[in-house]
Amino acid sequence: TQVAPGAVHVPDWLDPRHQRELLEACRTWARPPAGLRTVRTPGGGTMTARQVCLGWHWHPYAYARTVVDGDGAPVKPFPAWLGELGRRAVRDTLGEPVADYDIALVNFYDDDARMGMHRDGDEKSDAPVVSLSLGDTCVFRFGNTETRTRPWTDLELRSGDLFVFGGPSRLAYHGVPRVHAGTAPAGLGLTGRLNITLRVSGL
Ligand code: MD5
Ligand code: FE
Repeated sequence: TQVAPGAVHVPDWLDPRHQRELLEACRTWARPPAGLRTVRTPGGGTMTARQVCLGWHWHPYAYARTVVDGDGAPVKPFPAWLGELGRRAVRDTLGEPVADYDIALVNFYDDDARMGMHRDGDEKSDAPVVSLSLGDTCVFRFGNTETRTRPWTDLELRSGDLFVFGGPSRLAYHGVPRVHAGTAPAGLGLTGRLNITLRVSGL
């Protein structure tokens, strides 16, 4: 489903087996060194979704090669298979010739976690962002490119869903106002929600 120019939502893109495999990979990446961390913003805030990065380490508001706001370890490598998954996602949705994905940001949401309205502007490439969701259903708020306020569209993202943000939607404001606890598929074995975004650094 096209939600806006360049923004395409594909429910159930990952079948249950691929969801389990991706979850297993995320659990491995979450382990130290360079594992899951709590992100602190310069204003003194704390992000409620915890995060692990692959390929390049994101910290507010730049990329680095080491976990400069955590244990200082080198960022974990970005695996080739994940890049292929990203290219397939773009091919299936936008049908564009695609770039080489080299960053993954994995966000772990518990029941109370949220993500406020923001734009993803720290990549030096305008290649589409590929988003994959696992576990609990969330409300995803897709806004506009001008302001962090209305108009916006609220959608539900469920386990296995793909969302690709390209073209004019690449720099739209967006957020996750809530997670619906206990809605993950029974067979997955995940409490909470996981989101994997694949990006091109342009670095
Ligand atoms: C999430 N993550 O569900 C979301 C999915 C983040 C983040 O927002 O920055 O880690 S990515 C959603 C996204 C990316 C790029 C553009 C747009 C949405 N958009 O135009 O709406 O944890
Ligand atoms: Fe974002």
